[in-house]
Amino acid sequence: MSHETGAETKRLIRALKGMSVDQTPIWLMRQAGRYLPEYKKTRAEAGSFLDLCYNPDLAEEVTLQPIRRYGFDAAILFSDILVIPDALGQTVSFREGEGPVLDPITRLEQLDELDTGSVLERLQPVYETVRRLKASLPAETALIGFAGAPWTVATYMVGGRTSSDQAAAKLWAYRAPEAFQKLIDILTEATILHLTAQVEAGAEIVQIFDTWAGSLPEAQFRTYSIAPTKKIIHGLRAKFPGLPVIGFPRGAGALAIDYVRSTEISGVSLDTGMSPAWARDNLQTLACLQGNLDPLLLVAGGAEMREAATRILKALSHGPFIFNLGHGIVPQTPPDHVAELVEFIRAAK
Ligand code: 1CP
Repeated sequence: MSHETGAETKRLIRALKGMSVDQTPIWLMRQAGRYLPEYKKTRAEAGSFLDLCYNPDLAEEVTLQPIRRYGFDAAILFSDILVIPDALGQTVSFREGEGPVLDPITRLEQLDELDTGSVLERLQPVYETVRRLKASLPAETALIGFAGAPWTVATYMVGGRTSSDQAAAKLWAYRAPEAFQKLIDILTEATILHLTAQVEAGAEIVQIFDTWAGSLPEAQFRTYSIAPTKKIIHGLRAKFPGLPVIGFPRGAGALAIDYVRSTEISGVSLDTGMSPAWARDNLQTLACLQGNLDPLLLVAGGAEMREAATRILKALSHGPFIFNLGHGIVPQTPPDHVAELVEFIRAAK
């Protein structure tokens, strides 16, 4: 592999493999989306949000929009973590201003109704989008595929919507751990299939979003976040040895050390609250770090944003590092501030 020869030219892949880079690579979580006027236009053309995810022409277009504007080092496939429950046959919709709405799954018997055999077939349009992106992206731009981690996807499947405390999923896990584990296992298998198909279609890196990892106590974090993530990575690497995988165990705090060690993940995306100095001292010898500018500093912009970016670069750019946010871009972000941030990171030495 390029790891040995040093022939790899994409900055993001080099950083994830612990190789030297000429500049700090940068991309931003949720870099396509409602803060861009051109996204809103395409989104309106598509009909529903899922129609956009399953339309390879339009999904390719919105993936490329932030690349054209800002020249990020990576494009992330335009899709959503909730295409998995949709492909499993659960009713999923996205309502304006309300976020995702699912018919909640609350009983063991409902798990038997999930259609685990058709995931790949139903998600073919997503893999077609990946194939098109692979062909149309600039040579220097890495292509990231992604999925939600089983725990995070389960919180939506069980709760039926975004929740601030993930109470429905946690209570099911505490009251009926065997039934809940069955859901986690179904999601783990579906996620391996889904990410494998993305890599086969041309994704060079995959990111696993565990947005709600931080709500789990230590024992459950090990069972529902670390263990399935480890299984997914082993499943992928059995087929694609050395595949770079980035994890986003948001809110994991010091448990990020065990997360990285156990899963053997290549990169860890730091959330906004994580201390860069702590991460440097405790994580950077184990994995490439990614992060972690507060998305609201990108809304504020100006000197405050640049100073925060400088502090992050100072702490982290001496080891393997990818500049990013501590969570996704928010819709009220001025596009000019994104341009300003990219210019600033490009100019930094
Ligand atoms: O109408 C719209 O345009 C809906 C907004 C939107 C967008 C742009 C949703 C609904 N999903 C997405 C795309 C998306 N989601 C991407 C594609 C790449 C990109 O935008 O550049 C990715 C990687 C995601 C991942 C995702 N979806 C996560 C994990 C990351 C994170 O931000 O924590 C989660 C939790 C979701 C669920 C989801 N999808 C959409 C919404 C509004 C939500 C809920 C978020 C929440 O519960 O807070």
